[in-house]
Amino acid sequence: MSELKAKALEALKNFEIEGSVKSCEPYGNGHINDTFLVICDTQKGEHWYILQSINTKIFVPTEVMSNIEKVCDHLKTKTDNPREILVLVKTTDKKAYFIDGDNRCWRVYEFVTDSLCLELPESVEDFKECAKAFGKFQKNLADFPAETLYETIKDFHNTPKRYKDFLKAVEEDVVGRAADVKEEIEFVKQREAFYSVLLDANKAGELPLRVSHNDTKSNNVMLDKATRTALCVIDLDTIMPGFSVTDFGDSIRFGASTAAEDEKDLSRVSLDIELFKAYVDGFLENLKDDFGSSEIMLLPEGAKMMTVECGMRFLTDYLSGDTYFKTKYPEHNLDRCRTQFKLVKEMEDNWDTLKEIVKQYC
Ligand code: ADP
Ligand code: GN1
Ligand code: MG
Repeated sequence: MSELKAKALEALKNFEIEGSVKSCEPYGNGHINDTFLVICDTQKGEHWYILQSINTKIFVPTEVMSNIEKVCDHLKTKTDNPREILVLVKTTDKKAYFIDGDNRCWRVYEFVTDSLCLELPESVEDFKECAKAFGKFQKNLADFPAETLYETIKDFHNTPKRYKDFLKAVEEDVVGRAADVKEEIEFVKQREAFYSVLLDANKAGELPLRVSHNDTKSNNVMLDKATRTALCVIDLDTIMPGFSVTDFGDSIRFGASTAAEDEKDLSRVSLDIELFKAYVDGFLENLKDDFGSSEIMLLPEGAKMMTVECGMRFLTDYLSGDTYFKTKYPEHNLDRCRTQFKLVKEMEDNWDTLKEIVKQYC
């Protein structure tokens, strides 16, 4: 048994779970937290849970959990269906998380029953469902008091700040990788003028701050297994005040690509315009009355910003010796960076088309 699994099983004893633990195995493809699927035997049959150890190198657990509890309580007032919200399982002393002897922070969620989580959407309809889920999520949080949220990662989608961090990593070149990625470094530098466009639009009053999710990949939405309709948005660690267009954009960079985020064969990586169109439609279904035309017109900028920023983050991590994102092999972050830059290039080549698509909603 791995050391972490042994710790997971120990931690589990502190939560009010039903039945006896039948299995506890690593689960999902998240790059940040350690996730386990826990299956318990109860008198009524199997009961499934998600057990997670929060990455404390990145997050302050008390802040993350405070945000999640508040947001889940708020979302509970918007629906009667328990499958539409994340449900935290309390510890035996009625807390939302447990800190173990190694200072690891654990939490348990009810597994959303009879659900699917897609690494990549398998159809236009799937992707549109993800869009509706994130759109509705944002709509449901429109009346949430944003000032009560912690900023769980400072400057998370502050792209000019990410660019500064990138330049520092290039200069320090701690693992001697910079010479081999000159082309990628140049790609980031050439786009410097773009990085502030969303912050500038915010200052100009064209893009309001909203409560946003900030990590809107398709594997952060649960769909109903039978109907494939959206049920629930998960992975709430980065809920903070932010921009709607970056929530939109992060979904596009991940889900409107024709290949996985770490595809090595770049000829398979392309921006699927049909998927882009479907996502705009689904996302704005619940939001178009709340959005002004300037916000809608900035959706393509949101897509390009999230894609170039994410590529820059992967490259920064590659140059820094892979200390942030989980990697499976030495060039993993570089492969991820290259898919993002390919998508950025395609967005630039199709810019007028992307703008035309969103213009129809103004
Ligand atoms: P990370 O921050 O590491 O991405 P997530 O919270 O997204 O962690 O969880 C990783 C994966 O675990 C998800 O992509 C999903 O497949 C699964 N998962 C997480 N929470 C639930 C849940 N409540 N019900 C069902 N599956 C879940
Ligand atoms: C991380 O946790 P996960 O795998 O859903 C990252 C996102 C990146 C994403 C790239 C807290 O998301 O910002 O866009 O990887 N999360 C954090 O796939 O940094
Ligand atoms: Mg996730």
